[in-house]
Amino acid sequence: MDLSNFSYQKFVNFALQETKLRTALAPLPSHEKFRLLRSKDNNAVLRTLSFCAPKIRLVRSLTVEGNRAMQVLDFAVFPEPEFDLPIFCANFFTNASLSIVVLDLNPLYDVTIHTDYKEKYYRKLLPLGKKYFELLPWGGNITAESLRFFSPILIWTRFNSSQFKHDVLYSAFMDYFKAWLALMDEAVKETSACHIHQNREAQHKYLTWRAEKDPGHPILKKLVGENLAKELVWRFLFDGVDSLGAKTFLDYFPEYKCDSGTINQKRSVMGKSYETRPWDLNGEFVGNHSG
Ligand code: BLA
Repeated sequence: MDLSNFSYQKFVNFALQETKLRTALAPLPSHEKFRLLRSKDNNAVLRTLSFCAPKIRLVRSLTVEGNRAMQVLDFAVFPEPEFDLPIFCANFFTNASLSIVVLDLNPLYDVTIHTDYKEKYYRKLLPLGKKYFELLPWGGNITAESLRFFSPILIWTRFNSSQFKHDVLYSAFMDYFKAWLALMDEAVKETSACHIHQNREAQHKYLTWRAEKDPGHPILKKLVGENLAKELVWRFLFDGVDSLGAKTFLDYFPEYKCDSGTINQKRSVMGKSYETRPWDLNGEFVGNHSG
């Protein structure tokens, strides 16, 4: 597919316009330095946007526009800790031949354990997922550790880049984002200090996972260098990883501890797993982790 006319910018524009219809977005000046970055080889431009709003701690986007070579979107919405809302997550990587897609309302609590949380948010959303599971089929083995951050309506897919598939993806993105906004509209502020603390810690665990192990990091490093990539990841993409909690990656994920006490650099210690979709159409978990 010729990527010269293709951009994920319209996804971001749609999401921000929809959000503005419902709430007031305030820009975050602390992210100003990340607004426009150029790759070291001058072949790609990285753009970011970020805002907060009532109920929304952070809505932020990163696009990488590498002309014909690569187009990337990392778009996420993180709720205030007073809300146990899912985290909106759209991570799309596209080059001329291949697209790698994760689109989900990431649960704040592992839905294989917290079935009440699954019922609360995903029961009603299953028909929406079903609409896309055939056109955007399961993409094969994933890092097994990631599963706890995914929901029964996860769209995880890989396809040969084509205009048709990207039109389907745009449609799915719009539907999923509108579904997230509807959840936000209905969300009632938590008042129990204990629940707020749990929400904050669950979000911090999520941020800690992604700041350490997100599959996009190697490409960001290649584009802008190790130091700037690290800053982009820690202070922008997963902003809050330094402020929402004091626990470390190894506190949350002790299985990554090496004998020397450092973090295992492998992305996965369990290995890749889940060759097929590990939820059935009723959202029941049917996966079994094998190696
Ligand atoms: C691959 N990205 C993947 C895969 C997943 C994700 C599940 C498949 C491989 C794997 O499971 O490790 C995404 N994983 C996630 C997300 C969560 C998670 C969203 O745990 C959330 C909890 N992807 C990006 C960006 C780039 C990118 C910004 O988001 C590039 C700048 C690239 N993702 C990318 C590439 C691959 C990939 C190149 C394939 C290479 C690989 O598998 O390591």
